[in-house]
Amino acid sequence: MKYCLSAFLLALTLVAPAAFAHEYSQGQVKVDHPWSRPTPPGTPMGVGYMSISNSGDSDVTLIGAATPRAGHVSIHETSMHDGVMRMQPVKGGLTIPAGATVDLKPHSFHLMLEKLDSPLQEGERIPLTLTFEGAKSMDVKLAVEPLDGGVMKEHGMDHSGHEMDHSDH
Ligand SMILES: [Cu+2]
Repeated sequence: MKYCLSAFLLALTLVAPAAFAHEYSQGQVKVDHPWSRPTPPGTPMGVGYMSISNSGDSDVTLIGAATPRAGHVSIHETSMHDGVMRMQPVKGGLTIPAGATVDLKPHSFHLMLEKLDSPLQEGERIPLTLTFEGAKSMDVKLAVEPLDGGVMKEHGMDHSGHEMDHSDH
C-alpha cells in the first residue's frame, strides 16, 4: 500500500493542473487557484490544493478550514520518512510568512476533506472557508478538476493508502 501511495503521488506530480485559474484576494492574503480532485463513490476523503500569498508585513497562519461538503477538514503535510511517503497534520497551522507564498499541492501541504457527504464531482465548485490567524477568514471555492483516465485508478489507491497511514498514528 505504501508503494501504491508513492506511485500515486508521483503520478499526480506529473499531471499538471491546467484547467482554469481563479483567485481570491482579501486584505494581505491572496488565494490562487484552489482546486480539488474528483473522488470515487464511497471514498470518504478528498483533497484541497491552492497557493496562498501574504503581501503584508506580518505573518499569517492558516489554522483551519471548513466546507459544508465534509464533516472535517484537516491541514496535512506529506513528507518522506525512511523512503516512505507519509501524511500528517500540520501542528499549529500553516504559516505564510510576510511577503511569501506557500503552495498546497500534491506531494506537499494539502487540505484533507474528511467525511465527505457525497463524492466530489468533476466541474463542481466546493465552497470552502479558510480561517487564519493574523488575517480575516476567507471564502473560496475549490474547483474540482478532471482526472485523466490513467490517474483515476491510482487515485483510489491513494485514499486507501491514506487511511492506512492515519491508522499508524
Ligand atoms: Cu492528507
